[in-house]
Amino acid sequence: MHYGHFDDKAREYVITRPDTPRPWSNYLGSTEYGAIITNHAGGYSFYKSGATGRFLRMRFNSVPLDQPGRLFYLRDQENGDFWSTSWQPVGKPLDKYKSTCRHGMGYTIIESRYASITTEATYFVPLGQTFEYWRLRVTNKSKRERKLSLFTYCEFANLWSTFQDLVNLQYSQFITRATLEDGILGITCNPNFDFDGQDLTSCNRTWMALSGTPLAGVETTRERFCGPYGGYAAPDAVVKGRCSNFLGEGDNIVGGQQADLTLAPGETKEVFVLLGLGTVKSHGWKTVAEFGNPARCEEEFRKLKASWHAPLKNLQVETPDANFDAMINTWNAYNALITYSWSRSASLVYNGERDGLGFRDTVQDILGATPLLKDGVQSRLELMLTGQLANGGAIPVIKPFSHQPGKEPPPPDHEYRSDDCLWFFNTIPAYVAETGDIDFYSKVLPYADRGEATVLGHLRRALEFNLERTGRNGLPCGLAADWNDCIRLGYHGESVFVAFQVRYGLDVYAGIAEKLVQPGEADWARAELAKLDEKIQKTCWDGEWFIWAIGQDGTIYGTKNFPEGQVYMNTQAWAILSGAATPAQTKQALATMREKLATPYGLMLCAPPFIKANPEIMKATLFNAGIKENAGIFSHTQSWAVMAECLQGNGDQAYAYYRAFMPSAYNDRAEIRQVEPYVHCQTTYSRYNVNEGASRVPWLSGTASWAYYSATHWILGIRPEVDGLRIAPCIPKNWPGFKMRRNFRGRLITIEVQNPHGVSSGVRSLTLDGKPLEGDLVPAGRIKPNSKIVAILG
Ligand code: IFM
Repeated sequence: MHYGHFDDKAREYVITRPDTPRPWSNYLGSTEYGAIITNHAGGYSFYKSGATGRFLRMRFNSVPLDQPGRLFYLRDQENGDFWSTSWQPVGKPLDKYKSTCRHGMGYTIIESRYASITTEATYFVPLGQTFEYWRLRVTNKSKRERKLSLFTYCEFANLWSTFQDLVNLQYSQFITRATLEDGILGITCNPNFDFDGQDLTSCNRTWMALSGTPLAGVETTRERFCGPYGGYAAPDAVVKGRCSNFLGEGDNIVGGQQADLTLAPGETKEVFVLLGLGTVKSHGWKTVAEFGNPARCEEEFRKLKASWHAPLKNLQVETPDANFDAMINTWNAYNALITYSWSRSASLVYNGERDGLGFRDTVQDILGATPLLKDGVQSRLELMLTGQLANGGAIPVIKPFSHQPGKEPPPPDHEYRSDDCLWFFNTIPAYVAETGDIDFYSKVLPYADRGEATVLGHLRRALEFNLERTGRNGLPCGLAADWNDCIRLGYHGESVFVAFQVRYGLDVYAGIAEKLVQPGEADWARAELAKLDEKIQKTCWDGEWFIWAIGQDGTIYGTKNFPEGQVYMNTQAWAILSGAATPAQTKQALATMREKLATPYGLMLCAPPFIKANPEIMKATLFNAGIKENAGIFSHTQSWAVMAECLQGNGDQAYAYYRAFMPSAYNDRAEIRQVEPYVHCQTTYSRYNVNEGASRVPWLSGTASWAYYSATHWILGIRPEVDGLRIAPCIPKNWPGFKMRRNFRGRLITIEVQNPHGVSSGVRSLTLDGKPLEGDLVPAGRIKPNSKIVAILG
């Protein structure tokens, strides 16, 4: 069953059936002014922080999952019938009510048709501004004049704090006030405090205006707008068709505004809600005067779209799989950029409780943004490098607005994660390869707590951190957690995953040191790598797969002798990605993954699930079987299996794994996956759960970044390296080829891969602008603007 389709040209996902299995969401705004919206106009807004900058309320995990939001109601003043311009919350019968929602990049347009009235509501936050637009066009499609009343509705979160607003009612309900100042609503918390509106941080002041039509009335408290029992489906003010003009002092302040519209047959009227930060005096009047007109709104909308579409032009593909193209060209790229911006802080699932940038997540998120963004990636990398401590470990969460390198206190010893800084070995070389800026390794940056080092020095400390903390088998300690938040091996327990990450890091480090002509450093890394390999081979192979971990008490996890969590996906994939696995082990580990972990919806993180294991050690036991870390299909990790298969040239298998978790592949059976078919999710229920196939936690997870990277750099195999562009596809054998248009160091070029012999990998011949090249690396210095690379596989 499908609920919509991809409009690739417009870069929109178009929901044509509004009764989606769950509300399907989108992002508006920027990291200054953030906003979430759904196909039912549900959602919320916040300034910088979803937790402490929340000013527009959405009640999390309610029924439905996304209300209230930014609502428009229409009432036919002749017969009293009323509806909302999004299907919910009024929910008119779908044989009479038609709705389309177009989620685009940074905007959402919701159209409706009911009772011969059509509407088009466009929601967006103009670039660089601290207000949002809701533009509504209402058209009379009937043959007679229509008298309608329009009502706007949203709820303001008290104190700009999601927690205070929803929980501390004995306080937060008594500090609110609504004012009406020259036709603009002012919404205030702590009204007796003066606020001049210059500093927006936690100013607790918002304003809301209706423009393009006279204001017929206001209803400023939820208690009056909805009535005690009316709710959002049949709010009192709309049922009655009038507002009381009561200005609230206390309780829940809302943005209820009324306009009366008389529409001739065929006539369209356009009205605007502008809602933003600051006081009416400091921001409201000025903003409405400047932006509250159709021409300016349209201009801002055009600028916003152009700004979002620009980075996508840096990488576009044309393959035989339209679903894949829709993801790579628009949605996966957009998803990666949103995740890069918001980390894990704000969505319909995250409500701000994860404020700040989780270290490991953020470093991985950079990987997906690197090919797309030409600005800002380096400063984000530097922010994270300055979150590393002088001992090589990391502060688990970086607060970007208050982070002070050189002055941050180190966390207590028991809070260190074992993997945090090891992700630099994926992200930093990818950034240097993308930009060619090898000097970045020599840039001196402070540590979070004290001292400084070059970027190369930071990398070495990262490795030393783990090499200095080893358990009884000489493998790196698991510490508070590795990538898997759910294992507590005991501080001195050993993480095999981290062992592979360290091995990968040592190998990468040696390569960088060689490039920088620092043979001593390269020798150090190679010697450490050889020692580590010996320990890995001695301890980590279980005969048919690699073990998972070794607890502080010596218990080995992930072996055939252990009934729960017997096979762990990450250690199989990373044994291969790191180069630790021998060819025979690689073959066997891949076979084990296929046999024991692969399902039609993706590979399970482990199997069988934990039921009896001690939750003090295997916290996965806390979860139902078949979800998240407990034998769920963890989307983040799927790409590692894809890449492991690509490394062996298994294009068919790699692509089968990729499609199993690719959201767009589920567009025509969206009822299975349930969440948005245009974005990645954190996890999918596996066969160990009654919800098999259903996905959860859309948008914000490490999946977006890795899925984008594994598709573009491994399946399509177009990989920047310091010296040039590697052309190493690993595609399904039945693909006749593909094209990529890519920005390589400021030059837009085309790469065409032809597959006349029906293979997966191996470049038989390569030309650059018609001239043959040896091997599969196109030298950077020879690539010009508009260069064309043609690779023939075979
Ligand atoms: O790696 C973590 C991530 O940091 C947060 N979500 C869960 C992942 C696996 O435990």
